Amino acid sequence: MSDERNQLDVVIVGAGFAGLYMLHKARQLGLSARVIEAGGGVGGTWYWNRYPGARCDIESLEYSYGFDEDLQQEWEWSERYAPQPEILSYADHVADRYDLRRDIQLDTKVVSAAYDDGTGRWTTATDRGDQLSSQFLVMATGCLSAANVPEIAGAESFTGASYHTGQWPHEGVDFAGLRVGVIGTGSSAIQSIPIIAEQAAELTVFQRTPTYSVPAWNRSLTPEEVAEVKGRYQEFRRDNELQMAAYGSRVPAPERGALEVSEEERRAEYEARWRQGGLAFLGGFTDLLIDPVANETAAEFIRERIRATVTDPEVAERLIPDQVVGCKRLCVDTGYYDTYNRPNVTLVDLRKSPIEEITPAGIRTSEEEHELDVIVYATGFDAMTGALLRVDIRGRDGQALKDAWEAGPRTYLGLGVHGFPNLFTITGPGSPSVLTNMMVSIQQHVEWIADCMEHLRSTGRGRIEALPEAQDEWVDYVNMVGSFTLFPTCNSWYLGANVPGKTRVFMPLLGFPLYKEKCDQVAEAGYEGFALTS
Ligand code: NA7
Repeated sequence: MSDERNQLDVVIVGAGFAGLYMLHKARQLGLSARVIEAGGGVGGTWYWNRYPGARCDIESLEYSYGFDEDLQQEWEWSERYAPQPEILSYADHVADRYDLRRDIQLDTKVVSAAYDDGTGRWTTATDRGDQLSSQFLVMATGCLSAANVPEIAGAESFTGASYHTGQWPHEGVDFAGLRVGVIGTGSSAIQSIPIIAEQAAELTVFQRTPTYSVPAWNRSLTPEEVAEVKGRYQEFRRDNELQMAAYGSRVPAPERGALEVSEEERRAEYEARWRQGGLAFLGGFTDLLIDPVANETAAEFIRERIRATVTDPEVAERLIPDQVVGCKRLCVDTGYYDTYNRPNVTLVDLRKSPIEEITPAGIRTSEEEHELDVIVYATGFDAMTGALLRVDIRGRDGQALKDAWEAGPRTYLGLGVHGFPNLFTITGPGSPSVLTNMMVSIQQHVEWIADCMEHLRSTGRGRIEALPEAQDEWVDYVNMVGSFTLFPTCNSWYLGANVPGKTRVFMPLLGFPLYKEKCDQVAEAGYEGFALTS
């Protein structure tokens, strides 16, 4: 590529839903932009997570862009919860529909990005030797994209095949006749375990923390319900934006606390939500994520379901979670607990017998060696900061983002970082991101960033940087909101507690509507809390 082509207004890292829309918006502003993407196609998390059963836990009519009426009218979702291939097709459709591909460079990893205070520009370097110069750098790298592969002694000695759910082979994996071990029982495991169990000769699940899961009751969408939403799509989107988590407007919002009603009413509410299926289960009462006693009533309801489903009482007890429900992201499943009734499935409790090593033949716990042909690491991600910090990002005076965030991520609004002018993080730590429908949060961020770029242009300013005091206040606010909830009470990826050595900080912000209002106010007040200079 010629040097001139590498002089851009905007470099965008990542071609998932955030990067695709950012490119589209940048072009609408008349800015030159290029997306750099490590994968061989667009779609981000939906490009990588091809494990069996991969599916979104937000309903498909909500997990989609709302910025173009024609797009939302023409696209047809087939199921209540869209499977990964369908979401990937949607991402491909968007890339084609808006002619985005000509500005997307695939199979290319960004290795570093450095800001030059003299020129006010970023230089982004890739593993293919590109050097891109841009006024703005937008990290659209996703919250759950940096795979967390645990370091287990002897892992390389294993003679069978190993796969991480987030780096699944495109050709798929044929488990027929094989002895398979799955490490982990988070969402990825819960979705894949029932399917792997049907295909494999034997499946052994290595569970460190039992998980709460509610049924998806996934099914085909009926023409009537699609028509109902499409008949008022903009209003439907607006209704969802008014929800705490930016989804679920069709399910009644809670009005009372779980302890303010009789046991019968409480149970009736849980029953109804269980029948309804999905993440709305935790929306039954106002206090479920705030009051441990209220939370315990919901937790106990799920535990009863596990005991009623799993026929071997000893296995059922091993599957019973004891942490606060919702503290780790609630899972949504199809036949997960039933899978443990199959004769070819074994559950290993790692809290009782931890993994000691991986051997050439399988996994050895403190109690026994499990011989395996395949190991599936369903061990999650270095969430929220992982993808950002795997790039060597240097701000003013060569300061590394990794150093600035040594004690946990510090941002203003989850959008900007002091010391890193003209850097934007889409759904960055300190914004609602993973506690919401990501599509809504992505769209809100992209539009805010695009408006901000436009404002800078129209007012003749070239640089924007979060002020340190605004950032400090914001970090305190995010922590304060987190501290009113039950989220800090368990070792979740929201806190970075799943990655050994990672600083424990609650990274997302609870509550989309208030957050959006704050972002709008900041913009209306001339980007209050940011320094705008020439
Ligand atoms: P998660 O939810 O982080 O789950 C990872 C699982 O792997 C979880 O059960 C972990 O147990 C387990 N794990 C991680 N490291 C180890 C080691 N070293 N040994 C044993 N077990 C381990 O990731 P997912 O991919 O399932 O889902 C991530 C999100 O993607 C999900 O919430 C949706 O939003 C989409 P732990 O609980 O840490 O004890």
